[in-house]
Amino acid sequence: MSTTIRIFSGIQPTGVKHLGNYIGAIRQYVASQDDGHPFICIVDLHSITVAHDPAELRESTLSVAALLFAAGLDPERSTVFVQSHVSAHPEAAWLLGSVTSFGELRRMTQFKEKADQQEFVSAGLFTYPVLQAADILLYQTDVVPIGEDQRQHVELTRDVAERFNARYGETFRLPRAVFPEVGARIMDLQEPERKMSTTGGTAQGTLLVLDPPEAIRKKLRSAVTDSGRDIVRSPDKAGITNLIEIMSVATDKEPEAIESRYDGEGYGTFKQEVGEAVVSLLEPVQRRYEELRSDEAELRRLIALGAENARAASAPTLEAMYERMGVAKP
Ligand code: ATP
Ligand code: LTN
Repeated sequence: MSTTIRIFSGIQPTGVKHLGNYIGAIRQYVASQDDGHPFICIVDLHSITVAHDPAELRESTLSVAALLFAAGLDPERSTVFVQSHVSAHPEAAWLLGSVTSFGELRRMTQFKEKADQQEFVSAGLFTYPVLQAADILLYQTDVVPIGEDQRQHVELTRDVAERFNARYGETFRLPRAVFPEVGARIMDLQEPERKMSTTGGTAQGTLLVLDPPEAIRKKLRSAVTDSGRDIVRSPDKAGITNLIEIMSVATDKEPEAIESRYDGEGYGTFKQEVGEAVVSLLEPVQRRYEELRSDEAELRRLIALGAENARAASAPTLEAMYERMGVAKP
């Protein structure tokens, strides 16, 4: 077996991706290409667990694929694919459902939060983390680059893997979550007590990766800051702390350097400059995204190639799972 580290992550094709997704996750996927060959999965089967519009889901699946390539995932150095194109994922999820307990799933905070937002709480939403564990374990993953909100799901994945290995024999590697040093939890610009999110955040406080420059500037200019005037990170200054983290990532400077650079400046100037920095950060991604969207055949070709790679990479593990559980396939 090769000694390079195995990297896997998943992203939902819902809504439009926001700055938190870019900073917390997508940026890490791109960087991980220097450490190994990442498998990045567009998890459409996860997205159907809540109310959704089928036409929109179809469109977002392509749009997220284009965004991932535009952000710098290189089809030669990574595998970008759609979850539903690889049937090993739902198959493995069914098998892992038998080594996951009801009690474990009931404790998942993402389930509790999402269930509160739904009129109809599906069984799929409840078993969502089992499908996520299948995603990760099928690729013998070492490292899962994610934002802070997914920590609990990767811990569950490890527990499920350990239980399977103990019951049926060593089958899975144990994955480890990795978070960016800065920006693992980008907060809503209007309500900085909660994470930026397209499903649970405010419209003005959620900065979309594809927002036009004027919208980006406006959302940052009107970001909620705290009382006081110092540009320093502090637990009681959620708004300004968030902006310092965003600025740090956008300009590739340590948060401390941002604090000293803006020492004595007012919030107004700072917010304006964060706006310019984020416009510059996203401008090249937006340009490449438009190029990719204008060649849909090429985009579909890349996704088909990804599916083929992912099928080949996951097949041996699925086979071992069936075999060890005594579910004999002909
Ligand atoms: P929702 O919009 O419903 O909150 P989501 O953005 O969490 O969904 P995904 O698009 O699947 O769902 O998330 C992709 C990645 O982005 C995950 O690794 C997740 O941890 C990360 N992420 C999501 N929100 C943030 C955030 N506010 N800050 C940092 N990382 C985030
Ligand atoms: N649950 C994640 C998306 C996701 C994922 C994965 C992340 C599905 N499968 C596997 C990492 C690894 C979310 O809601 N952001």
